[in-house]
Amino acid sequence: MRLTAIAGGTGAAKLLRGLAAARPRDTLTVIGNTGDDAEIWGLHVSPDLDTVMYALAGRLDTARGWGLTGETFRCLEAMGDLGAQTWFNLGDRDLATHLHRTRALREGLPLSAVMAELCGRLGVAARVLPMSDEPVRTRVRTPDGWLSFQEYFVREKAQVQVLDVEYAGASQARPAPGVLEAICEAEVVVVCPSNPVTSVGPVLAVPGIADALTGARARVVAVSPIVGGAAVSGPAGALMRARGLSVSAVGVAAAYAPWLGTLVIDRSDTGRVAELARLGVEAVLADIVMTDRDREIALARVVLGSRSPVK
Ligand code: FO1
Repeated sequence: MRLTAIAGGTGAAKLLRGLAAARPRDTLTVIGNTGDDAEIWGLHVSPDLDTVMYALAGRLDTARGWGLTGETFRCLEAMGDLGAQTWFNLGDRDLATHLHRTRALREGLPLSAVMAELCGRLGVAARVLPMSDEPVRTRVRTPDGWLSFQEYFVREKAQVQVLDVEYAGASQARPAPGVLEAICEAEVVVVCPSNPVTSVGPVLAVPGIADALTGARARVVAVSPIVGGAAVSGPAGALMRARGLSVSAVGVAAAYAPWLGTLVIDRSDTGRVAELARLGVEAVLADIVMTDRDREIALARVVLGSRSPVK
């Protein structure tokens, strides 16, 4: 079966691991968010693409949710001694990814080709596609002005008030090669439990992608990153509020209307089923907090079962 997933960072990595384990013979294409991308020490860092790639390579530091397992930070220490910024922690082996990517981009390779090469080197069978080869950057407006996503999320630890969010460059961006086909040709399109505003939002902001999802509506299933009234992890609640979305499974469905057909929600949210139905969204109940590998696979099976072409 051809599977396509739309993914952000941490929450997506767990479900992707589950999908890869549940259906090892399926072809998996991941459309990854690049709105978090940043230039750190002059290097191009693509946090969500790398988190997906490392997770599928079995090398993600699962305690942190980003970077490589068994990582050291000697260069970070040495850069600190030189007075460089060190609030964004780049590990020593992770640096190789950024050095290789930055050099390839400088030689004119598009980001999609760079990711294909990196995934090949790491033995990742899945295709990890950036949503676009053109730059799109999520920016967060706070009472003290605009911040890049990483300044907001890492430097300020998401502790500042969010007044608005924008996806700079989105209107000029085009879907990366293979992105639209991956949505149109997949038997199932999975929207991972990522932040609806800063992980899935930038992907939807690339012209053409939301339309492709609308055309694929019957095959699209999303997993809610919200249980009850709060995010399973990260600042999704604050960002949804800044966008006028209720911090609930219903708010997620509103963020994904009109292309969302099925939303997998936590068993504890059974009270939302009727409200979702009124939005035209079929709710599927499951344990959506993935606390271990078995639960990652179990949730992946629910997701695939909810939209399997064989009804
Ligand atoms: N997240 C942090 O909270 N602190 C960090 O120092 C940090 C470094 C980092 C380095 C490489 C990378 O790929 C991701 C990194 N992240 C870090 C996560 C990053 O902020 C992502 O954008 C989040 O995972 C949200 O998607």
